[in-house]
Amino acid sequence: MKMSFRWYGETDPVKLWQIRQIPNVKHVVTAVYDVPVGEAWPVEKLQKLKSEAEENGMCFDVVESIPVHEDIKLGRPTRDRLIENYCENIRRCASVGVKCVCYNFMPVFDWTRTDLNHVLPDGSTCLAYYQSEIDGIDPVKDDLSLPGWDASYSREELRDLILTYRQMTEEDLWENLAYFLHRVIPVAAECDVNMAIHPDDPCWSLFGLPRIITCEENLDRFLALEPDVHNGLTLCTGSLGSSAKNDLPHMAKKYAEMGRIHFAHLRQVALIDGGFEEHGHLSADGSLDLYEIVKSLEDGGFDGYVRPDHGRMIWGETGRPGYGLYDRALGAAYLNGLFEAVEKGKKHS
Ligand code: CS2
Ligand code: MN
Repeated sequence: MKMSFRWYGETDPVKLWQIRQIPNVKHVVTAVYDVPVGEAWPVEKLQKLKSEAEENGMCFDVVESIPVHEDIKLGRPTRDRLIENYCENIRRCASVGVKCVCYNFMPVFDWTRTDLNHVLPDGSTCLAYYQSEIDGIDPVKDDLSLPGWDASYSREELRDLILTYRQMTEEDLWENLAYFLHRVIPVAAECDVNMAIHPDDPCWSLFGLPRIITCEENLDRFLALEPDVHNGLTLCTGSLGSSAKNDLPHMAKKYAEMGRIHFAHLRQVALIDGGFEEHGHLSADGSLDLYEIVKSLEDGGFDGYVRPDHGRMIWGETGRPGYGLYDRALGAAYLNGLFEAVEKGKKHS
């Protein structure tokens, strides 16, 4: 297991010198954030990320994310040029030593929550999702914004985009994903970069938009689209775990055995009536058994990148929702302990 930590670049209130002090974190997960989606990333920007990580005693070998332009997901005629740029970004990332690229294929909205400051009994705050609040919103009619809303769209653009997606079936989205993978995976294989799709979060359809990276059956179908191992997964336990139907230890073992998990986002999610809350990483604090998940990964021979995922805000910290320093650092420390215990337990048995 290679422990990593997500960093949002210079504007991130969390600094690389702080990340370096978290035990066992040797890999920085970041991206170029100031180039519009669909355009090629200047190599100098990637080189800068690489040297910043190295100056702080870590390496930059995981990108999260290279975002996929909506025209690719929609299958619009402009997609060929955009896919070519995507491939060029993979080549450029590889040229500075990147080994793994995380991305997602969710229409319009990335992770979506209804509350970014849900107060827990211990006074910490976390991200939360309550379905009833989502059900009360029609993004076509309401002038509302939610976390995950892409602020770069005007209200009209967002409306048009949503209406276009509503014409699309899940099968159409599968077709566009297959088209994308068919062009991108050979380039990734040539550069030896592992592509790791991130599951949809939450893993069901929102606002009538199709979502497909949601469950075991669909992950099987996804992997079969391009059987090359460079076509792999980000096992995000919180995203897949938002549905009680997903058996995470089973999926972790199965896909690790297939060599298809390149990146694991290990965190907790607490399923509640009508939604979920993102409690601390500990198994006892939510619905997922992190020990069983780590054990399944190890049993399956997993040796990819791991990072803690969304954390709570604790000790008065303020910052980017889900991405503060303290609770994610506690998450990393806890995960280190689980991996050490499972690895040593195997040797002794
Ligand atoms: C999220 C996502 O769960 C997560 O890791 O914070 O933003 C994730 O980074 C993207 O969906 C990956 O493309
Ligand atoms: Mn994740």
